[in-house]
Amino acid sequence: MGTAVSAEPERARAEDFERTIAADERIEPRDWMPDAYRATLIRQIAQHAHSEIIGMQPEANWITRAPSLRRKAILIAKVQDEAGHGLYLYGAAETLGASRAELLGKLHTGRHKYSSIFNYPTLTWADVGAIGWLVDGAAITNQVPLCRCSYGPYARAMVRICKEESFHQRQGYELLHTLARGTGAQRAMAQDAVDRWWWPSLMMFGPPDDASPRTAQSMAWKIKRHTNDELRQRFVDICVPQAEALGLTLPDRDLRWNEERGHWDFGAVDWDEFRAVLSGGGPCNEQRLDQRRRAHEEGAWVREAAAAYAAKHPAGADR
Ligand code: BYC
Repeated sequence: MGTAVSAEPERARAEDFERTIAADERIEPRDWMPDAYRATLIRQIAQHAHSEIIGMQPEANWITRAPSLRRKAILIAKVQDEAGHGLYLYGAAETLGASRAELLGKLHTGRHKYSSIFNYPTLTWADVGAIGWLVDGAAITNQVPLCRCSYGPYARAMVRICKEESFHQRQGYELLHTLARGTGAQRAMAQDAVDRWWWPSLMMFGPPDDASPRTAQSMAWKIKRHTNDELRQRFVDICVPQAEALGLTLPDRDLRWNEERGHWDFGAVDWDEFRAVLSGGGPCNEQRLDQRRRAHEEGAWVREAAAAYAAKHPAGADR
């Protein structure tokens, strides 16, 4: 069929897409969408999924050394939740026509990114608390607006993920609260963890707005609802009173309430460090990817067994 013949329905479909976005309604997998919208979503959702499964590693590091049965059970449940988040998100990417094997291949060969935050080490037990409070706190701040993302399956996955992230954030806060009221050594350990995780948490929101190539288009498509800097500011405003309640200090001498703006001013993020981590030079990049590739290879027999089972029992055959 010549392009002249197909141009008309194509234009009508594009108008329909624009109308749906303008009306704040959802785009669903069956709907027509521009190729670039599809590609942007696959990129963001896949990188989000990769972050969830790589994000299991720093915390899993402490499962065998959790200080009590209660703490161990909570931590195991949290790490399992993250595996679940990865699965919902890979599922959402599949509704756009991506294959999970291909997305994982891109992660394993370094062609896809995952969140910079997971390239930092978990040196003490207090890091589990700092990750819950700050990393999951930053994740919620970023992800609650994604529940209103224009792509239906991603938005719906985010609703459930955000509920679970809220529990994760509270457990981290409660853990730090306990340490902050413990012995001098426990307090010092909590403060040291906050000192190390604060700035990398601010980097989770992405580059500053004037250096964020994706934001304008993603906002126009209502994939993103706020800019990176807006969400970073919201996070700082939430954390300052929480740090005070914990009795811990945030490692930023420039933190000051700005009456005029109605927000906390904060110091300069080290964007050189951010860029270095993104290009593979963070403290744990190599270790995280090696571990991920190893887990994938060691899980090959499970994938083969699942495929063999599916071939023997076609969907619905035993119902
Ligand atoms: N780390 O133009 P920009 C979790 C990339 S999981 C790495 O601002 P965009 C959790 C960005 O992808 C947390 N890469 O892009 C899990 C883009 O890459 P391309 C993950 C980053 O997409 C377990 C390039 O830089 N959350 O919370 O408009 C346990 C240019 O940036 C980072 C999500 O993925 C970074 N920090 O905005 C506990 C949420 N920042 O173009 C917790 C969903 C930027 O080369 N994603 N990049 O492919 C988003 O909301 C957006 O993608 C971002 C970036 C705000 C992250």
